[in-house]
Amino acid sequence: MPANLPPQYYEAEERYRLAKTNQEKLAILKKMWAIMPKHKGTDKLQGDLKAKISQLKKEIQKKKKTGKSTYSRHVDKQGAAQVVIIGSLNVGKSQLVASLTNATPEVAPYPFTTHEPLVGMMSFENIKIQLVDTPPITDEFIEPWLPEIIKYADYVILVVDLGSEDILEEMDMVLKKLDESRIRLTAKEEEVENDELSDKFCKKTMILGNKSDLEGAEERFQMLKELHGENFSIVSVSAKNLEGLEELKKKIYEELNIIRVYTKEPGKPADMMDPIVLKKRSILIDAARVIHKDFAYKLKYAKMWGSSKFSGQQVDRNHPLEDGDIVEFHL
Ligand SMILES: Nc1nc2c(ncn2[C@@H]2O[C@H](COP(=O)(O)OP(=O)(O)OP(=O)(O)O)[C@@H](O)[C@H]2O)c(=O)[nH]1
Ligand SMILES: [Mg+2]
Repeated sequence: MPANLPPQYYEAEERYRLAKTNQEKLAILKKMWAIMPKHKGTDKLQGDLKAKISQLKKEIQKKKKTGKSTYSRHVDKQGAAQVVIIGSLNVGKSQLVASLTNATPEVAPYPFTTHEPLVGMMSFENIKIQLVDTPPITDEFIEPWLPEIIKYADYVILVVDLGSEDILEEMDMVLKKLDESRIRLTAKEEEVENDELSDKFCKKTMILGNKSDLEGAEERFQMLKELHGENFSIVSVSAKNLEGLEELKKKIYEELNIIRVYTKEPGKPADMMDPIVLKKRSILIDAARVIHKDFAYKLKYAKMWGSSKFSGQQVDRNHPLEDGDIVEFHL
């Protein structure tokens, strides 16, 4: 009986040849195992594959015991906020970053394309938001430095594949892997703000269903909303066909809970292209601090246009700020 293997098997095999780490190799072998039809014609192959998988597992265990160092891949923040894109294999994380930013990460039909964090800047109206593409999280492996990147970021986008039958399992797997690293992904602001009360590090997260162009995507999107809609904001896009991306950008901005405040000098118009970005519920003195440390001390009062009762109203240092406010500082 001929083995009759599907083309995906040969793609995975090629990928296996190029794989750099044992963890990657193991994940690919498991994928090959899943793809391989189980019948008499593949008996020998099945045996070989099993042996390889078990050998690799042993090697990985041994390495763990000798305690390899886990050096960090810290990504400096740039722009108004840093958003990290995570998810399991092949869900389109890199395609998303390629479609939303000026960056050109490698996008490919096989798993484990991305090995390192890669940064792109996404424009939204008059600000820029930094996106960080990351390697996949699998049941077998998570890059040891990835949890630190997630903890440091301002916001997380967990990408899932709306074309995949295993969408729920894959999402749960990612949540579980992060839970093991003591990270809880949540949409709930209260949890994030009070996470010192929890034994977990809580991170505000959106679930992004990608590949909305594929068959069955709409049903899976509805199912996700039903099952997880209470705990997460859930958005659907096609990163490849550029569908839903404008709504996504707006949603990211809203979820970041930031405001833009503009400054002006007396007698001149405000520079509406260069906002100061602050957390929601910031006050005047916070804006002053961003401009200069000394500014906050020297500030006597400010005039304000926007959310104040009347235009050009004189306000004090504790005055609350809102998105779109214009302030004129007086020292
Ligand atoms: N149909 C469809 N395919 C997509 C979409 N986005 C990405 N893909 C395809 O999915 C495959 C994987 O895309 P990547 O962006 O490399 O996925 P990834 O999540 O970065 O993969 P890893 O880095 O290996 O984890 C590629 O073949 C893409 O062309 C989409 O919106 N629709
Ligand atoms: Mg990738």
